[in-house]
Amino acid sequence: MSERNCARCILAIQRPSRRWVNRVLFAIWLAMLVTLAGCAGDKSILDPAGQAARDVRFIWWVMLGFGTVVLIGVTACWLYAFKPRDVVRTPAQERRIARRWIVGGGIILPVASITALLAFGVPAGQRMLPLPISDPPDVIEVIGHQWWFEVRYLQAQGSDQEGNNVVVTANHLVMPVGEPVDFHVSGADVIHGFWIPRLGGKIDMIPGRVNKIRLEADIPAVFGAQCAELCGVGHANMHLYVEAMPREEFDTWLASRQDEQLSEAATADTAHDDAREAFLNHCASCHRVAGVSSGTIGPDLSDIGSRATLGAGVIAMEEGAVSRWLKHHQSLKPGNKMPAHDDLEMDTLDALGAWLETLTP
Ligand code: HEC
Ligand SMILES: [Cu+2]
Repeated sequence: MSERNCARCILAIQRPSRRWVNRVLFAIWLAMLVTLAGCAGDKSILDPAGQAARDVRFIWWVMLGFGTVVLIGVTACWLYAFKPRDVVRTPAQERRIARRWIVGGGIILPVASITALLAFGVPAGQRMLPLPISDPPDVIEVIGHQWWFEVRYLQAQGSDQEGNNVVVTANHLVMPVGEPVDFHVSGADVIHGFWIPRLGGKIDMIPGRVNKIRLEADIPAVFGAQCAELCGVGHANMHLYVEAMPREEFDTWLASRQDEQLSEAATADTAHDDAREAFLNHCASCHRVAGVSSGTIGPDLSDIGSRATLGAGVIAMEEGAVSRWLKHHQSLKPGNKMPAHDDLEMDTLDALGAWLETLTP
Protein backbone atom coordinates (compact mmCIF):
# COMPACT_ATOMS: atom_id res chain seq x y z
CA MET A 1 0.00 0.00 0.00
CA SER A 2 1.40 3.41 -0.95
CA GLU A 3 1.95 6.06 1.69
CA ARG A 4 -0.67 8.27 0.09
CA ASN A 5 -3.32 5.60 0.40
CA CYS A 6 -2.47 5.02 3.98
CA ALA A 7 -2.81 8.75 4.80
CA ARG A 8 -6.22 8.75 3.15
CA CYS A 9 -7.39 5.79 5.17
CA ILE A 10 -6.29 7.45 8.41
CA LEU A 11 -8.26 10.55 7.42
CA ALA A 12 -11.27 8.39 6.64
CA ILE A 13 -11.12 6.96 10.14
CA GLN A 14 -10.51 10.31 11.81
CA ARG A 15 -13.29 12.25 10.13
CA PRO A 16 -16.28 10.44 11.69
CA SER A 17 -14.51 10.11 15.02
CA ARG A 18 -13.94 13.88 15.17
CA ARG A 19 -17.64 14.35 14.50
CA TRP A 20 -18.31 12.07 17.45
CA VAL A 21 -16.06 14.13 19.67
CA ASN A 22 -17.98 17.25 18.62
CA ARG A 23 -21.27 15.56 19.36
CA VAL A 24 -20.16 14.48 22.81
CA LEU A 25 -18.82 17.98 23.55
CA PHE A 26 -22.12 19.47 22.44
CA ALA A 27 -24.05 17.05 24.68
CA ILE A 28 -21.86 17.97 27.66
CA TRP A 29 -22.38 21.67 26.93
CA LEU A 30 -26.16 21.13 26.74
CA ALA A 31 -26.14 19.21 30.02
CA MET A 32 -24.23 22.06 31.67
CA LEU A 33 -26.77 24.53 30.34
CA VAL A 34 -29.58 22.47 31.86
CA THR A 35 -27.87 22.39 35.26
CA LEU A 36 -27.37 26.16 35.13
CA ALA A 37 -31.11 26.57 34.75
CA GLY A 38 -31.35 25.08 38.26
CA CYS A 39 -29.49 27.98 39.92
CA ALA A 40 -32.61 30.07 40.52
CA GLY A 41 -36.00 28.91 41.73
CA ASP A 42 -37.78 28.69 45.05
CA LYS A 43 -35.67 25.78 46.35
CA SER A 44 -32.23 26.81 45.13
CA ILE A 45 -29.31 26.95 47.57
CA LEU A 46 -27.51 29.08 44.98
CA ASP A 47 -30.10 31.83 45.33
CA PRO A 48 -29.99 32.58 49.08
CA ALA A 49 -32.38 34.95 50.84
CA GLY A 50 -30.79 34.95 54.30
CA GLN A 51 -27.38 35.01 56.00
CA ALA A 52 -27.38 31.31 56.95
CA ALA A 53 -28.11 30.37 53.34
CA ARG A 54 -25.39 32.73 52.09
CA ASP A 55 -22.93 30.92 54.37
CA VAL A 56 -24.07 27.60 52.94
CA ARG A 57 -23.61 28.89 49.39
CA PHE A 58 -20.15 30.23 50.23
CA ILE A 59 -19.07 26.82 51.56
CA TRP A 60 -20.59 25.21 48.47
CA TRP A 61 -18.46 27.34 46.15
CA VAL A 62 -15.34 26.80 48.28
CA MET A 63 -15.88 23.04 48.15
CA LEU A 64 -16.53 23.11 44.42
CA GLY A 65 -13.30 25.08 43.88
CA PHE A 66 -11.34 22.82 46.20
CA GLY A 67 -12.81 19.72 44.55
CA THR A 68 -11.82 21.04 41.14
CA VAL A 69 -8.22 21.61 42.28
CA VAL A 70 -8.12 18.06 43.72
CA LEU A 71 -9.54 16.64 40.48
CA ILE A 72 -6.92 18.43 38.39
CA GLY A 73 -4.16 17.30 40.76
CA VAL A 74 -5.26 13.67 40.72
CA THR A 75 -5.59 13.72 36.93
CA ALA A 76 -2.08 15.16 36.62
CA CYS A 77 -0.67 12.42 38.89
CA TRP A 78 -2.56 9.81 36.91
CA LEU A 79 -1.16 11.04 33.59
CA TYR A 80 2.29 11.23 35.13
CA ALA A 81 2.01 7.62 36.26
CA PHE A 82 1.55 6.54 32.63
CA LYS A 83 4.76 8.23 31.51
CA PRO A 84 7.22 5.57 30.41
CA ARG A 85 10.38 5.55 32.55
CA ASP A 86 13.21 3.18 32.71
CA VAL A 87 14.44 3.69 36.24
CA VAL A 88 15.21 0.57 38.19
CA ARG A 89 14.61 0.88 41.96
CA THR A 90 15.62 -1.37 44.77
CA PRO A 91 12.78 -2.76 46.96
CA ALA A 92 13.92 -0.40 49.75
CA GLN A 93 13.53 2.61 47.46
CA GLU A 94 10.12 1.38 46.36
CA ARG A 95 9.02 1.10 49.98
CA ARG A 96 10.24 4.62 50.78
CA ILE A 97 8.29 6.07 47.87
CA ALA A 98 5.17 4.13 48.85
CA ARG A 99 5.49 5.40 52.43
CA ARG A 100 5.75 9.00 51.20
CA TRP A 101 2.49 8.58 49.29
CA ILE A 102 0.73 7.07 52.28
CA VAL A 103 1.89 9.77 54.69
CA GLY A 104 1.42 12.65 52.23
CA GLY A 105 -1.73 11.58 50.42
CA GLY A 106 -3.31 9.51 53.19
CA ILE A 107 -2.60 11.63 56.29
CA ILE A 108 -1.28 15.15 55.58
CA LEU A 109 -3.58 15.95 52.64
CA PRO A 110 -6.88 14.84 54.30
CA VAL A 111 -5.95 16.49 57.64
CA ALA A 112 -5.15 19.76 55.87
CA SER A 113 -8.31 19.74 53.75
CA ILE A 114 -10.64 18.76 56.61
CA THR A 115 -9.10 21.49 58.79
CA ALA A 116 -9.65 24.04 56.03
CA LEU A 117 -13.28 22.93 55.59
CA LEU A 118 -13.92 23.07 59.35
CA ALA A 119 -12.53 26.61 59.41
CA PHE A 120 -15.31 27.57 57.00
CA GLY A 121 -18.03 25.22 58.22
CA VAL A 122 -17.95 25.69 62.00
CA PRO A 123 -18.60 29.48 62.00
CA ALA A 124 -21.40 28.99 59.48
CA GLY A 125 -23.03 26.29 61.63
CA GLN A 126 -22.58 28.49 64.70
CA ARG A 127 -24.65 31.25 63.13
CA MET A 128 -27.62 28.88 62.73
CA LEU A 129 -27.58 27.88 66.41
CA PRO A 130 -30.34 29.35 68.56
CA LEU A 131 -27.91 31.02 71.00
CA PRO A 132 -29.36 33.35 73.63
CA ILE A 133 -29.80 36.90 72.36
CA SER A 134 -31.14 40.01 74.09
CA ASP A 135 -34.34 40.10 72.07
CA PRO A 136 -35.60 36.47 72.03
CA PRO A 137 -36.97 35.58 68.60
CA ASP A 138 -40.40 34.11 67.84
CA VAL A 139 -40.52 30.36 68.19
CA ILE A 140 -42.28 28.36 65.51
CA GLU A 141 -42.68 24.64 66.09
CA VAL A 142 -42.75 22.41 63.02
CA ILE A 143 -43.65 18.74 63.32
CA GLY A 144 -43.19 16.31 60.45
CA HIS A 145 -45.95 13.75 59.90
CA GLN A 146 -46.26 11.16 57.15
CA TRP A 147 -46.59 13.19 54.83
CA TRP A 148 -47.38 16.70 55.90
CA PHE A 149 -46.05 19.47 58.17
CA GLU A 150 -47.81 20.66 61.31
CA VAL A 151 -46.91 24.28 62.16
CA ARG A 152 -47.46 25.73 65.65
CA TYR A 153 -46.82 29.33 66.63
CA LEU A 154 -45.74 29.17 70.27
CA GLN A 155 -44.87 32.69 71.38
CA ALA A 156 -47.38 34.10 68.99
CA GLN A 157 -49.36 37.14 69.98
CA GLY A 158 -52.23 36.10 72.21
CA SER A 159 -50.83 32.74 73.29
CA ASP A 160 -49.38 32.04 76.71
CA GLN A 161 -46.22 30.19 77.75
CA GLU A 162 -48.17 27.00 78.59
CA GLY A 163 -49.02 26.81 74.92
CA ASN A 164 -52.71 27.54 75.37
CA ASN A 165 -54.29 29.31 72.49
CA VAL A 166 -51.46 28.41 70.16
CA VAL A 167 -52.11 29.11 66.50
CA VAL A 168 -51.87 25.87 64.52
CA THR A 169 -51.72 25.44 60.75
CA ALA A 170 -50.41 22.83 58.36
CA ASN A 171 -48.22 22.89 55.27
CA HIS A 172 -48.15 26.67 55.28
CA LEU A 173 -45.55 28.47 57.35
CA VAL A 174 -45.67 32.22 57.82
CA MET A 175 -42.72 34.12 59.29
CA PRO A 176 -41.71 37.73 59.86
CA VAL A 177 -39.06 39.13 57.53
CA GLY A 178 -35.81 40.81 58.64
CA GLU A 179 -35.59 39.21 62.10
CA PRO A 180 -34.36 35.83 63.31
CA VAL A 181 -36.93 33.10 63.95
CA ASP A 182 -36.24 29.96 65.99
CA PHE A 183 -37.64 26.77 64.53
CA HIS A 184 -38.14 23.90 66.96
CA VAL A 185 -38.61 20.78 64.90
CA SER A 186 -39.50 17.18 65.63
CA GLY A 187 -41.21 14.20 64.05
CA ALA A 188 -44.52 12.56 64.92
CA ASP A 189 -43.88 9.12 63.44
CA VAL A 190 -40.58 8.63 61.59
CA ILE A 191 -37.60 10.91 60.91
CA HIS A 192 -38.39 13.76 58.53
CA GLY A 193 -36.18 16.65 57.40
CA PHE A 194 -36.81 20.38 57.72
CA TRP A 195 -35.20 22.33 54.89
CA ILE A 196 -35.88 25.76 53.45
CA PRO A 197 -32.96 25.85 50.96
CA ARG A 198 -33.08 29.61 50.34
CA LEU A 199 -32.91 30.34 54.09
CA GLY A 200 -30.34 27.88 55.42
CA GLY A 201 -29.18 24.36 56.10
CA LYS A 202 -31.40 21.40 56.80
CA ILE A 203 -32.12 19.77 60.12
CA ASP A 204 -33.60 16.38 61.03
CA MET A 205 -37.09 16.15 62.55
CA ILE A 206 -36.72 13.27 64.99
CA PRO A 207 -39.55 11.73 67.04
CA GLY A 208 -39.08 12.37 70.76
CA ARG A 209 -36.41 15.01 70.27
CA VAL A 210 -36.56 18.74 69.57
CA ASN A 211 -33.92 20.09 67.17
CA LYS A 212 -33.52 23.84 66.88
CA ILE A 213 -32.39 26.06 64.06
CA ARG A 214 -32.36 29.84 63.74
CA LEU A 215 -33.18 31.26 60.31
CA GLU A 216 -33.82 34.72 58.99
CA ALA A 217 -35.37 35.90 55.72
CA ASP A 218 -34.08 39.13 54.16
CA ILE A 219 -36.88 39.66 51.70
CA PRO A 220 -40.64 39.24 51.82
CA ALA A 221 -41.18 36.31 49.48
CA VAL A 222 -42.53 32.80 49.16
CA PHE A 223 -39.94 30.08 49.62
CA GLY A 224 -40.20 26.43 48.77
CA ALA A 225 -39.37 23.82 51.37
CA GLN A 226 -39.34 20.07 51.21
CA CYS A 227 -38.97 17.14 53.53
CA ALA A 228 -35.28 16.28 53.25
CA GLU A 229 -35.22 12.80 54.77
CA LEU A 230 -36.70 9.78 53.03
CA CYS A 231 -39.77 9.01 55.13
CA GLY A 232 -41.96 6.64 53.10
CA VAL A 233 -44.04 6.57 49.91
CA GLY A 234 -45.31 10.13 50.26
CA HIS A 235 -41.87 11.67 50.82
CA ALA A 236 -41.56 13.33 47.41
CA ASN A 237 -45.01 14.87 47.93
CA MET A 238 -44.19 16.49 51.25
CA HIS A 239 -43.73 20.18 50.59
CA LEU A 240 -44.01 23.20 52.84
CA TYR A 241 -45.09 26.61 51.61
CA VAL A 242 -43.08 29.29 53.43
CA GLU A 243 -44.17 32.89 53.31
CA ALA A 244 -42.00 35.68 54.79
CA MET A 245 -43.86 38.92 55.38
CA PRO A 246 -43.33 42.23 57.20
CA ARG A 247 -43.80 42.14 60.99
CA GLU A 248 -47.16 43.98 61.04
CA GLU A 249 -48.60 41.68 58.39
CA PHE A 250 -47.36 38.66 60.32
CA ASP A 251 -48.98 39.92 63.54
CA THR A 252 -52.25 40.55 61.71
CA TRP A 253 -52.05 37.10 60.16
CA LEU A 254 -51.66 35.50 63.59
CA ALA A 255 -54.27 37.67 65.27
CA SER A 256 -56.81 36.70 62.64
CA ARG A 257 -56.25 33.03 63.45
CA GLN A 258 -57.29 33.10 67.08
CA ASP A 259 -59.82 30.40 67.92
CA GLU A 260 -62.77 32.79 68.44
CA GLN A 261 -62.54 34.19 64.93
CA LEU A 262 -62.00 30.78 63.36
CA SER A 263 -64.90 29.10 65.17
CA GLU A 264 -67.10 32.01 64.21
CA ALA A 265 -66.20 31.43 60.53
CA ALA A 266 -66.79 27.68 60.89
CA THR A 267 -70.17 27.73 62.61
CA ALA A 268 -71.97 30.94 61.67
CA ASP A 269 -73.29 30.03 58.24
CA THR A 270 -76.36 27.75 58.61
CA ALA A 271 -76.29 26.98 54.87
CA HIS A 272 -73.49 24.53 55.65
CA ASP A 273 -75.26 22.62 58.45
CA ASP A 274 -75.37 19.38 56.44
CA ALA A 275 -71.69 19.57 55.61
CA ARG A 276 -70.82 20.16 59.28
CA GLU A 277 -72.95 17.15 60.20
CA ALA A 278 -71.14 14.95 57.65
CA PHE A 279 -67.82 16.30 58.88
CA LEU A 280 -68.64 15.35 62.47
CA ASN A 281 -69.56 11.83 61.33
CA HIS A 282 -66.69 11.11 58.96
CA CYS A 283 -63.80 13.49 59.48
CA ALA A 284 -63.82 14.90 63.01
CA SER A 285 -61.88 12.01 64.54
CA CYS A 286 -58.80 13.04 62.53
CA HIS A 287 -59.18 16.75 61.82
CA ARG A 288 -59.58 19.79 64.02
CA VAL A 289 -61.78 22.67 62.95
CA ALA A 290 -61.91 25.38 65.64
CA GLY A 291 -65.34 25.35 67.27
CA VAL A 292 -66.37 22.10 65.55
CA SER A 293 -63.95 19.24 66.20
CA SER A 294 -60.60 18.46 67.79
CA GLY A 295 -58.97 15.54 65.90
CA THR A 296 -55.18 15.70 65.66
CA ILE A 297 -54.29 12.77 63.36
CA GLY A 298 -54.57 14.86 60.19
CA PRO A 299 -53.86 18.53 59.42
CA ASP A 300 -55.78 21.24 61.30
CA LEU A 301 -58.39 22.52 58.87
CA SER A 302 -59.52 25.63 60.78
CA ASP A 303 -58.17 28.03 58.13
CA ILE A 304 -57.99 25.59 55.21
CA GLY A 305 -59.71 28.08 52.86
CA SER A 306 -56.68 30.37 53.13
CA ARG A 307 -54.04 27.75 52.26
CA ALA A 308 -52.01 28.12 49.09
CA THR A 309 -51.95 24.40 48.41
CA LEU A 310 -53.62 21.16 49.47
CA GLY A 311 -52.08 17.83 50.45
CA ALA A 312 -48.69 19.39 51.37
CA GLY A 313 -48.20 21.01 48.01
CA VAL A 314 -49.71 18.45 45.62
CA ILE A 315 -52.46 20.71 44.23
CA ALA A 316 -53.01 24.46 44.20
CA MET A 317 -55.85 25.81 46.29
CA GLU A 318 -58.55 27.14 43.98
CA GLU A 319 -62.32 26.91 43.75
CA GLY A 320 -63.36 23.25 43.91
CA ALA A 321 -59.89 22.09 44.99
CA VAL A 322 -61.03 20.69 48.36
CA SER A 323 -63.77 18.57 46.83
CA ARG A 324 -61.27 17.41 44.17
CA TRP A 325 -58.93 16.39 47.00
CA LEU A 326 -61.73 14.55 48.82
CA LYS A 327 -62.66 12.55 45.71
CA HIS A 328 -59.21 11.85 44.28
CA HIS A 329 -56.65 12.24 47.05
CA GLN A 330 -55.38 8.69 46.72
CA SER A 331 -54.45 9.26 43.08
CA LEU A 332 -53.26 12.84 43.64
CA LYS A 333 -51.01 11.70 46.49
CA PRO A 334 -50.65 7.91 46.37
CA GLY A 335 -50.44 6.14 49.71
CA ASN A 336 -51.34 9.13 51.88
CA LYS A 337 -52.80 8.29 55.30
CA MET A 338 -56.25 9.74 54.76
CA PRO A 339 -58.78 6.96 54.05
CA ALA A 340 -60.57 7.05 50.69
CA HIS A 341 -64.20 8.05 51.31
CA ASP A 342 -65.78 5.92 48.57
CA ASP A 343 -68.79 5.28 50.81
CA LEU A 344 -69.78 8.96 50.75
CA GLU A 345 -72.04 10.41 48.04
CA MET A 346 -70.40 12.76 45.55
CA ASP A 347 -72.89 15.44 46.68
CA THR A 348 -71.76 15.06 50.28
CA LEU A 349 -68.11 15.41 49.28
CA ASP A 350 -68.95 18.51 47.21
CA ALA A 351 -70.85 20.01 50.16
CA LEU A 352 -67.92 19.25 52.48
CA GLY A 353 -65.52 20.82 49.99
CA ALA A 354 -67.67 23.93 49.60
CA TRP A 355 -67.92 24.39 53.37
CA LEU A 356 -64.21 23.81 54.05
CA GLU A 357 -63.29 26.38 51.40
CA THR A 358 -65.19 29.02 53.38
CA LEU A 359 -62.97 28.39 56.42
CA THR A 360 -60.81 31.43 56.12
CA PRO A 361 -60.38 34.10 58.77
C1 HEC B 1 -58.01 8.53 59.52
C2 HEC B 1 -57.84 9.94 59.60
C3 HEC B 1 -58.54 10.85 58.59
C4 HEC B 1 -59.87 10.94 58.31
C5 HEC B 1 -61.02 10.11 58.85
C6 HEC B 1 -60.01 12.04 57.37
N1 HEC B 1 -58.78 12.56 57.09
FE1 HEC B 1 -58.40 14.20 55.94
N2 HEC B 1 -56.43 13.89 56.15
C7 HEC B 1 -55.85 12.95 56.95
C8 HEC B 1 -54.41 13.01 56.77
C9 HEC B 1 -53.40 12.11 57.46
C10 HEC B 1 -54.17 14.02 55.83
C11 HEC B 1 -52.81 14.44 55.28
C12 HEC B 1 -52.57 13.74 53.98
C13 HEC B 1 -51.29 14.12 53.36
O1 HEC B 1 -51.17 15.26 52.89
O2 HEC B 1 -50.37 13.27 53.33
C14 HEC B 1 -55.45 14.57 55.48
C15 HEC B 1 -55.62 15.66 54.62
C16 HEC B 1 -56.81 16.31 54.42
C17 HEC B 1 -56.98 17.56 53.69
C18 HEC B 1 -55.85 18.38 53.10
C19 HEC B 1 -55.28 19.25 54.20
C20 HEC B 1 -54.12 20.12 53.82
O3 HEC B 1 -53.63 20.81 54.71
O4 HEC B 1 -53.68 20.11 52.69
C21 HEC B 1 -58.31 17.85 53.71
C22 HEC B 1 -58.97 19.06 53.09
C23 HEC B 1 -58.97 16.78 54.41
N3 HEC B 1 -58.03 15.87 54.84
C24 HEC B 1 -60.34 16.70 54.62
C25 HEC B 1 -60.98 15.60 55.18
C26 HEC B 1 -62.42 15.42 55.21
C27 HEC B 1 -63.42 16.42 54.66
C28 HEC B 1 -62.66 14.23 55.78
C29 HEC B 1 -63.98 13.55 56.00
C30 HEC B 1 -64.73 13.23 54.83
C31 HEC B 1 -61.37 13.67 56.17
N4 HEC B 1 -60.38 14.52 55.77
C32 HEC B 1 -61.21 12.46 56.85
C33 HEC B 1 -56.48 12.07 57.79
C34 HEC B 1 -57.86 11.86 57.80
CU1 LIG C 1 -39.75 12.85 53.87
